[in-house]
Amino acid sequence: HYTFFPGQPRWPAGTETLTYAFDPNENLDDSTKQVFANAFNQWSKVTTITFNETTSYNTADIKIGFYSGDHGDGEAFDGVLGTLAHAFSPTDGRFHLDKAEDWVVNGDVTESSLSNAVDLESVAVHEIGHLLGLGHSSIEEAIMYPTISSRTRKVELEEDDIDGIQNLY
Ligand code: TQI
Ligand code: ZN
Ligand code: ZN
Repeated sequence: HYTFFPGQPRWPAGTETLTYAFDPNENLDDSTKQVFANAFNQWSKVTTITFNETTSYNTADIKIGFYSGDHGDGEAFDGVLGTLAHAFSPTDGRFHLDKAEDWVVNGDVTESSLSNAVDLESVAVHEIGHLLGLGHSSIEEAIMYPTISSRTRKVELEEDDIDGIQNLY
């Protein structure tokens, strides 16, 4: 079953649009940006919230970046595997990914020759759940379940994820 963060933090009632921006210090290609757009779309399909990319990094609601090791927020990344990414609860908006991972952007992670390949969209859908206020779920099929097998793609929201987000918003 789904959970929320302690105190049930959420984006304010009446929030129709949340903006997101990529750290301007990096140059992500369009296919990487499209993966995030697809991941946000999974959640906008089942809520009344729309996600729009903005180039105004400083004022964006959600700030996305790839970092390695200690990147200044007290939650250092650990190299290949282990922690893949983290996102903070509402309304912080920080969404960080570990640069050290072998992220799969295009192509089929289940067919990857790299045993440590990680599907970017699967992780993004999970982290956006956290950004919106969902904690972890006890249901193994749910996007918000706390573990994912390697070389697995899981991007479709499960009924439990939908129930959780619709209960919060
Ligand atoms: N990152 C953890 C996660 O997102 C970080 C974390 C632990 C966390 N507890 C939290 C974030 C509570 C917010 C609230 O769960 S992770 C998966 C999964 C990770 C794990 O790198 O371990 C995914 C990131 F579920 F598959 F194991 C993405 Cl999809
Ligand atoms: Zn961080
Ligand atoms: Zn999680």
